[in-house]
Amino acid sequence: MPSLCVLGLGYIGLPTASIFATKGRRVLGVDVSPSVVETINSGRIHIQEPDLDVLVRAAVQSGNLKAATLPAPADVFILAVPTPFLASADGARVPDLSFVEAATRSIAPFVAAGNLIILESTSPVGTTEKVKGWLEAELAKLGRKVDGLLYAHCPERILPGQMLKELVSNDRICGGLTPVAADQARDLYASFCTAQIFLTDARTAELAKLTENAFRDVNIAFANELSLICDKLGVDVWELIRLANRHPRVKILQPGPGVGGHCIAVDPWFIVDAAPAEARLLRTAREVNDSKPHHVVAQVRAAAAQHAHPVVACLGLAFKANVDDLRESPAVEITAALAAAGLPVLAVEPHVRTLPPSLVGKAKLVSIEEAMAAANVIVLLVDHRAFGSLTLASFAGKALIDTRGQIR
Ligand code: SAJ
Repeated sequence: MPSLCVLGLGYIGLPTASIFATKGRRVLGVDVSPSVVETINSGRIHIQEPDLDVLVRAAVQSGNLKAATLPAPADVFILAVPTPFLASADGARVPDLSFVEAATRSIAPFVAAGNLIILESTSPVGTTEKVKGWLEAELAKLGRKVDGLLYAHCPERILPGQMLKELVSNDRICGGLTPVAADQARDLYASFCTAQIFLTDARTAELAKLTENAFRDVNIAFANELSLICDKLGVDVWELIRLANRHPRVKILQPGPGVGGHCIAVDPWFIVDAAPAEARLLRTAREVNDSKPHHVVAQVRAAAAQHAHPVVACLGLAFKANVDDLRESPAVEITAALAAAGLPVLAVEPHVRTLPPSLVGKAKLVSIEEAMAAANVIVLLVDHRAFGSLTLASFAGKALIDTRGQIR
């Protein structure tokens, strides 16, 4: 069975490396962080995801998964490093491929003839071709000539919170720079993927992944725009959506405090960057979703202005329900903006023990009980299961801004 080297042991690389290892493949997981490497080699994990700890422990205990800070020779190299964006002058965003480039260049001393190089990171169209270019340039620098390297883009589609189930049961797309590369990638993923695997070229696979997340972003923007319209017209947006969704061909998503995470709020920009004149709807959707936190801040400040001594409690900091991930979270952005407006702010986030750097010294992390006792203005930012027992009666005498429609 071919051996693997997986670069990047984050939310995608770690589950992928682990599942291959539990299927009997020898896997070297590579991460630039020595503490991540040490944590994984001791059979523990550095991120929170249901059942991931069990999978990683099994992979490490089997002897098939090892982590290191440097790559080593393997038959297949999988790139699973972040692809964030950089802000540009006109408010649009440009992709930052520096992690993909660095990871690609780092494997140059180790690749051998016929190896398969798979880009899993969500990437702008043309990145798999760039990976080939970077690797060839690095090989030339090293004076190495390696024949028959194969390249494919095989984007992941797993949803944080149910990654392990979706890793196995989601259909996959394998896009090759050549048909042989796509074929080989399919054979590899078929070792654990029980769903269908579709073959295409790399550019289509790249755009398919971006399209899926842009589709969701546009649909959430529709719901968020509806929530602003409803606020203006005095209509309950949750009731409105519930009723409209009784139409057999209508399926509106849920409004919220904004769109967070490192996928949906990022990936549409890769399309906008590549085709700015054409991607008008996608750009507007991004702007609608990015502006939603400002609307929530204004609502909370208006409620706080009704109190002589306002104390604001923010329920939830994660980017979505039942995860511990605070990166790109609109809830964190809103909490920071309220504190910056001079309001005393209590933050409740049952999934973390410490505040993120942007809130340290600005808000106080407290339990739900403390928040409910001390605050007179409460904004529910994340519909965590942990808040499920709260009812409208729990907020008697307080102002409630429920951005998720969780309190009934
Ligand atoms: N959100 C809403 N309203 C909704 C649904 C979501 O406001 O009705 C918000 C969430 O609260 C969150 C954000 O959108 O802030 C994104 O959450 P999500 O659950 O929609 O998506 P992610 O970012 O956790 O995962 C997405 C998934 N993509 C799609 O569903 C098309 C997942 O399948 C991808 O693998 C993942 O991006 C990725 O890695 O690209």
